[in-house]
Amino acid sequence: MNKYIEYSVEVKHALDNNLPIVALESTIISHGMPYPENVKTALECEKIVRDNGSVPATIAILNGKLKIGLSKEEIDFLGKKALKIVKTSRRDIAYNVANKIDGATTVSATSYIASLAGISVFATGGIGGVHRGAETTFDISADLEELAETKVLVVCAGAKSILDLGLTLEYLETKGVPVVGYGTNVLPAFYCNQSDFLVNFRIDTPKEIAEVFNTQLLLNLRGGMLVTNPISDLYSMDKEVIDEAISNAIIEMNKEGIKGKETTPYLLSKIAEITKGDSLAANIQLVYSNCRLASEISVHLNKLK
Ligand code: PSU
Ligand code: MN
Repeated sequence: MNKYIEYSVEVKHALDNNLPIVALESTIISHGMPYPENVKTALECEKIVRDNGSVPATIAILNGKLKIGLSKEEIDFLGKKALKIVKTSRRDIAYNVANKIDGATTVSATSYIASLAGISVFATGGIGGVHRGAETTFDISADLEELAETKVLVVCAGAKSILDLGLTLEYLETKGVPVVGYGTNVLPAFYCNQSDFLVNFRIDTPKEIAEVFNTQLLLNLRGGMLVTNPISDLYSMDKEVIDEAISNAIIEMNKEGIKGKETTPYLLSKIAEITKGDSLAANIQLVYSNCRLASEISVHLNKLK
């Protein structure tokens, strides 16, 4: 196993000294945002994690290695090559490593690789879920299965309404994944902090979130925890505006015949186009907020371990 893993100096030092760490994904860099905003955002995420007490570990597959902690140059490479970098979910990990194909890791692949290193807190923007129309397409993100299997706490801003939020919650319930609302009873919907759904548990402080997750680990419960952090009112988009943009983006997508793993990246960029960049600005702010919260949770979790 070790021959496939390569740590940055900073992450190796953190692991050796039991410092709190936060994993960060790389699909959001290559497929989730345009260049150069993607690189700028990824570097700022690392800074926010550091400023709040943890060490950032951005994860990707490069030169046949599972890289845990990237250099600025590597982040720049992933951002510039963007869609030319293969979006790598759990199913793609072995093939890409064996063939030395560079990969930007999704929530599922990042969680798995983080768990190999014993990293148990991870910040992202949004997770994949049950797509609208999944009853005919069967399009259910591997992210949900990973949350069911892997002991990682994932901080996100809820799920975008490009997904079916109700079915996503049902799927997580079936798999026994607790969905926590940070300071909210309402499941946040990514760009917008309102939705018609409720979270399982409202918890108001990073410390209490860490305590519940630590208890979950001590009870040896399978799987992770989903912490949903609502986008701040300052940046939250109007529900009607974003819902209409999403519906129109889905219509365009179906016209163009986009399917499978291209779905999420296509919709993200289409929605940014329709909202003239407003959705991208919201996306960037919510990721920053998630990095802050994840770093704080990781600091508290670290004290309990
Ligand atoms: N949501 C975002 N930005 C993203 C993604 C989701 O707002 O970049 C990425 C994440 O990497 C997530 C992946 O794991 O999309 C889900 O893709 P799919 O639906 O194909 O499983
Ligand atoms: Mn899918």
